[in-house]
Amino acid sequence: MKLIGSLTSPYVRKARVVLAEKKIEYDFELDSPWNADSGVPNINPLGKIPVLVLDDDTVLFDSRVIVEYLDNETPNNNLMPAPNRERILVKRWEALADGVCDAAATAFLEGKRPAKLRDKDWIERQRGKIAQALEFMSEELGENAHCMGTHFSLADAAVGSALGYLVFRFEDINWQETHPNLAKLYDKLMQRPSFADTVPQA
Ligand code: GSF
Repeated sequence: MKLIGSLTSPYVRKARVVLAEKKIEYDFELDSPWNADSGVPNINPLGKIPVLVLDDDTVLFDSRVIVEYLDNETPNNNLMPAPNRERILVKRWEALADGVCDAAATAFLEGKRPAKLRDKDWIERQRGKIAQALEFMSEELGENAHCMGTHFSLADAAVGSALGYLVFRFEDINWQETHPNLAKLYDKLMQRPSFADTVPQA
């Protein structure tokens, strides 16, 4: 199977973390949808990365669909618990983490527009979402070793990818100081090869 993505995308990182944790072999094809000659729109009508192309040429997107497919593809290292209530809480963690990525990517892109076109209120609205989401994450995590308690799950893959994106793109958001339990979680996740091998690079 082939994963199409970039070295900066937190959604792509989430997929790469899951592939590594599940020990699934794959080809990684770099292709940023922002490039004029990108091939991404030809396989994903939404023009976004990540895209997973299976061996029978089936195309999967978005990252939530991709990681759910991967987790169910092999019996080892399950990242999503079976009981409905636990499973849905993992998916809520993922929705929260992806929502941080959505707000951060939106604020980042708006910040790249020419100063006179930049909508400061729109950026502030996104940064507010990030701040509120970090507060919620920190409350939910408490002093647990992992998002869902004692074991690594998809929730950690998603939250770690989102926190890593803030480190990469928003060094002025000092979440490590305001939420030391999140910093402790991220430091622990960074000791896993799946995270250490996928740190965002410009
Ligand atoms: C979001 C992917 C996304 O926005 C998912 O896979 O979970 N819900 C989707 N990817 C960005 C790259 S980055 O910001 O990570 C993307 O492909 N943007 C191109 C565009 O045209 O929006």
